Amino acid sequence: MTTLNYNELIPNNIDLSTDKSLQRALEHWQPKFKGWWNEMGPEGFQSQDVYLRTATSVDSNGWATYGKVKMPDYRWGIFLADPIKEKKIHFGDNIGKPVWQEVPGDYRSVLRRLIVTQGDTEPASVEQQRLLGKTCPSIFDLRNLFQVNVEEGRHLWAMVYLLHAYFGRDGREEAESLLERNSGDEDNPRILGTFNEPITDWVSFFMFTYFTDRDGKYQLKSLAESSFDPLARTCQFMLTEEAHHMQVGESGITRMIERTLEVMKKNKTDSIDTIRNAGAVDLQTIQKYINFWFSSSLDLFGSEISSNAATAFANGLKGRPDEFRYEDHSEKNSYLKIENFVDNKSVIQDVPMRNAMNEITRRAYVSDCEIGIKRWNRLISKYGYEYNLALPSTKFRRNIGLWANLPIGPKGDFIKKESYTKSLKNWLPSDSDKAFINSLMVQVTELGKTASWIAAPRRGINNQNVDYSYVDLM
Ligand code: BYC
Repeated sequence: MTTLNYNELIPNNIDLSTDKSLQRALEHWQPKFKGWWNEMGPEGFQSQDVYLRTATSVDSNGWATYGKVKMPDYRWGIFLADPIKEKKIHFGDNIGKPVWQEVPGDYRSVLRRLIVTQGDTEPASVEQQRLLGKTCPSIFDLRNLFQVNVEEGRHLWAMVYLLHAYFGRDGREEAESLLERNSGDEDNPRILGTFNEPITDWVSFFMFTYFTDRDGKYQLKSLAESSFDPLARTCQFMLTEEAHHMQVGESGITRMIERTLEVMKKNKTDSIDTIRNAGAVDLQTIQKYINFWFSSSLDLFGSEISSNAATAFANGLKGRPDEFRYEDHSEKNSYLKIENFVDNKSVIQDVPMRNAMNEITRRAYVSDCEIGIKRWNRLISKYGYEYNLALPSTKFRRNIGLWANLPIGPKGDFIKKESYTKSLKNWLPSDSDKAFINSLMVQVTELGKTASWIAAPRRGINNQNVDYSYVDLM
């Protein structure tokens, strides 16, 4: 196992002190990161003690060490999963050759682009969520928000390490730019669409951590297969932390639905007005938020048919999530049936498997998203109601790929452009839905108390009680 050096300025398990120029470069970037964190990170609460987990080693004993810390003092470090001896490339055109410990010249710019795109999402999400502390539904949720935020910060460190260590001057410049682009900035936005969407309420936060962090899971799984071993090992460890972020999303949505169902049961009604008047969120509005964040997150997989994806797979830069599950790791002569839209008609095409890699990853993601939907529907029927939440069609409201900018409804049916535009406000949160959701967003910080619209958590964190002081406000 690689040992972790926790005493250095930048905690790491990469023997940073033996590479003085890399150490200097990263120590030079560190104050810039802290400056960004103070300016663009969570607003308020920077001087409060927060009950956070910090990685102190990459094994199961040490990766989640809990304690109170002020966020600016969080030990953001560089941790890679342990190396595997004599590891070989296991997919694409170079199967059986040793994995790369350095960046091959031919793939330099593509790899850099992948790492920059991955890196860009991490600070973007912190920026998107920076005001949520002002409206936290409980201290428990406030702490979870900050846990997610500091770990996204650490994931930024993970990509910045790769840029500094393996991409020379270009990499250093890219690392600076990661702190300069800003979510939603008109002149210098974040790279991928979803990361420029505002997250100003907690319903969106839970949807984002359920749907968009799950894209993170699948992209990291693909990069964890990479033949560029430092990238693969970095992403493997990031996945450990990512699981918690999705769990925050899933349990947040579950608690919100539970609260709605309690109100419905108590009032013996499914009337939207009654539910809203009781300070809960009706299931129809929850469905609209699902429609918004799921469709936005689908775009993050790129186009269904993509030569970029084919090249990345052939060259061994990016594999499929859980590549070991597939029989053919070359996929040179295989095809996948994909629905396409050609000459105003929907047709099924045989697409070379390598060009369909984005779609394969997206399909795995969609199945994973379904799990929560099924669970929520079981909960609804347990309370005796028939309403079914559903994922909208993967063709609905797309901005990237074969179905981009087509008037297709949530059920996947083509609709006249005019009625599509009109109906969007019924399928997505309308201004009045957003105003209602915002009216529920009041800060609750009394220990053990929870806002009206969401059920209290069932369990605390790391065996602490639910009413534990997860953020010390005094
Ligand atoms: N918005 O061939 P195409 C996470 C661009 S989330 C804007 O269709 P390709 C996290 C694309 O860049 C995971 N542009 O797709 C979650 C390309 O531009 P260039 C983030 C888009 O290249 C929550 C062009 O369209 N990680 O970690 O195969 C909180 C044609 O591309 C979008 C990664 O994404 C879009 N939605 O795949 C915190 C992994 N989609 O190069 C964190 C790294 C596509 O022609 N990135 N484009 O100028 C990648 O693997 C790939 O870049 C993509 C696109 C999967 C994003």
